[in-house]
Amino acid sequence: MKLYVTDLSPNSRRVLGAVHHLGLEGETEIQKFNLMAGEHQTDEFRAINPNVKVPVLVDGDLTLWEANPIVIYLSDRKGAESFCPSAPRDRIEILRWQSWEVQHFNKALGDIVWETVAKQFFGLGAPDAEKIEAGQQNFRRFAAVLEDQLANQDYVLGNNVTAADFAVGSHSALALHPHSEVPLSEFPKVEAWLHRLEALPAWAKTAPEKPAEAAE
Ligand SMILES: N[C@@H](CCC(=O)N[C@@H](CS)C(=O)NCC(=O)O)C(=O)O
Repeated sequence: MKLYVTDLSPNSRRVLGAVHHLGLEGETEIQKFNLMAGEHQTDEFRAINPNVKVPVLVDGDLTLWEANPIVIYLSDRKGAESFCPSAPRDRIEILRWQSWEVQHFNKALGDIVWETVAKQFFGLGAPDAEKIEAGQQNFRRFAAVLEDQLANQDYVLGNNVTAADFAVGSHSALALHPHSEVPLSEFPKVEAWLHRLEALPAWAKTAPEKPAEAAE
């Protein structure tokens, strides 16, 4: 298999985390693009993904873009029932939380950390205080839902890590960044879960170093 990814990308991180968690490193060739240098903007890559975005997985005659479906595909390929169960009532929970994080939780989180961490890192100008405030309000709304979900369990769907954690937690490094301004202290279960995720060996292997350095 060939996997196209980039550094500092929550979308790439969840897929790389799955590759490590599922023990697929030996059969996965990884190509990293420097997006800022435009390395992905080639006719060859546009033919692989017309959106010209990473991550993309190519496995034989299958070309798959979009991070969450890639994680499910890798898990199913490996038959990893505990990471991404196939029983309909369990599978639909994975899909529910993947959909929720894209639309709500990580949308809010991404809006905050784009302003507070990413723009500075990429040299794209000063943070916009109004956008940070709007993102924080949205974050509070959806983090409260996750806080309740984590009230009596370690991970999003119980006491085992699943693909839902890698999706909902995909922004963990950015959220925990000292300059993030994400109001995590108001949601102690969510904060503890993000640290739990960061401590998982497969997730730790994919941790970005540069945002932390950029904060110094
Ligand atoms: N919905 C896509 C989002 C992919 C995405 O936005 N990728 C970013 C990196 S995080 C990218 O490739 N950006 C390059 C560009 O837009 O030129 C997914 O889930 O994979």
